[in-house]
Amino acid sequence: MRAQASRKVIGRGFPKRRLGLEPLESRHLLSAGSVAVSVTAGVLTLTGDANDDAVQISGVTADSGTFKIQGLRGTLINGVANGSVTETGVTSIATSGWGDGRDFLGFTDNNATGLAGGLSITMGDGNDQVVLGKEGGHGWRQSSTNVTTQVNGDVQVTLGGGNDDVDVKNFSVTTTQGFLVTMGNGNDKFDAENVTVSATGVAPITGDQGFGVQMGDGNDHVGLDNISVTTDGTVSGRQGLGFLLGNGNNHFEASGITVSLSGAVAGLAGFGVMMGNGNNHVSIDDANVTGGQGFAVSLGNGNNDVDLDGSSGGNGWCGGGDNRRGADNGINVTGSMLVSLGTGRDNVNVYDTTVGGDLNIQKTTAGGSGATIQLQGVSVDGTLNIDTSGDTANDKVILGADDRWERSWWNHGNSSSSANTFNTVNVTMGSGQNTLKVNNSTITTANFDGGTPGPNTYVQGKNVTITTLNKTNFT
Ligand SMILES: [Ca+2]
Ligand SMILES: [Ca+2]
Ligand SMILES: [Ca+2]
Repeated sequence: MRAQASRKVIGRGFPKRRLGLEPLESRHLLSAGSVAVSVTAGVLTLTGDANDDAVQISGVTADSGTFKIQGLRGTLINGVANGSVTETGVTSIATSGWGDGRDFLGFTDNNATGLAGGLSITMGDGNDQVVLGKEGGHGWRQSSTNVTTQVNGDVQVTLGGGNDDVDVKNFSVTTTQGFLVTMGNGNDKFDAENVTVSATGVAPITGDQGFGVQMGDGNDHVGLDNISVTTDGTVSGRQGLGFLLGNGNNHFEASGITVSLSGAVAGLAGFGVMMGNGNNHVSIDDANVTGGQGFAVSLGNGNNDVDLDGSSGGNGWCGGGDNRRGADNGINVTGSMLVSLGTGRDNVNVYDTTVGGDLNIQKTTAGGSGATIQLQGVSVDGTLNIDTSGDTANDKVILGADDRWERSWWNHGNSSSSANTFNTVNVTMGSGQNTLKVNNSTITTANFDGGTPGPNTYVQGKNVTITTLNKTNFT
């Protein structure tokens, strides 16, 4: 069998130099797993092995405790290849011993009440895939059965190393602690669309609460669309919506994010996107964060692009067909907001954003290859701090629309929203020849320091009101 597969691969024209790798890959491709299915005290346990386990779990419409378990890709279910069993009286679901291999687990439920308890999925190394929830609700795909897959317990997905892929659609979790996804090193992918996590544990919660995704090192990709997280409780760890990506060139895109936080939380609470070193791209549109510390994007060294409610948003012709996207609500944070950058060359755009606390944009690590930071339509109740003091190259800070960046109808449309409103603004720039431009901004107190040695350039354009201007190290 292995030799056959190898010939097939060769036949597809793979370069000869890869031949040495083929037996290993072929073995993985052909090693169908074996999964034993059992239900004990309501816990549906799927016991797999080190081979490629592939199973689809489907809840039936009529009974919230009945699930069909279908083997895929030759996977043996209780000894039958591609077999299936239907289990009743199921209150929670867990995998056991799936180990390595290229594993797959799909989970959907047609019952509106949903799974009574939690869902726990653990896989080891290997390129694994988990698909939770199902497509539906759009046009011809709209199904007469329940579109949302409901789980009434904690959801935990742990996938080890490898290039893992998690896809969550039309999925709702109502529980005490939340939905936690952990992927190890490897080039991982996480996509979520129409996902609601309501974690309101009354008892003290040990660990984190909310919706958290960790992806290890590698070139990881995150896509989020219409995500709502509500958390409340006494929590020993962190709370809210959090993404922790390690080193690598990561890509993070999010649209339609709502995070509501309350309770007594020991750690950070809010919406956090944290990445290690690498060339990262972060794009977030339409986000509301209520309560907690607020919203933070923290990136390591590398050339990073951070686009917060920027031109890639859904407004205009490219956002048609979706009411929520059509109304661009910007980014609204009742707490504070942080954008933290390491060395490298960085671009930061913050558009249409209101911040109840402070807005800190900082690039203070020694070194760096320059930064361009632009704010339009931003209102900060606290203090705006832009600190590029660590960067030794030429930095550019633009408050208000620069002529070249003036919004046009296909971009954001509403030109009246492009004005900034700030109380105290502190801009502290590092060495290099820096530029600070101010347009369309109302500022109570401006403390602008261009840094040394310069020479640095200050340009005050149209529609600017600054009550008190303290300007140093500008020509
Ligand atoms: Ca396995
Ligand atoms: Ca894996
Ligand atoms: Ca990874």
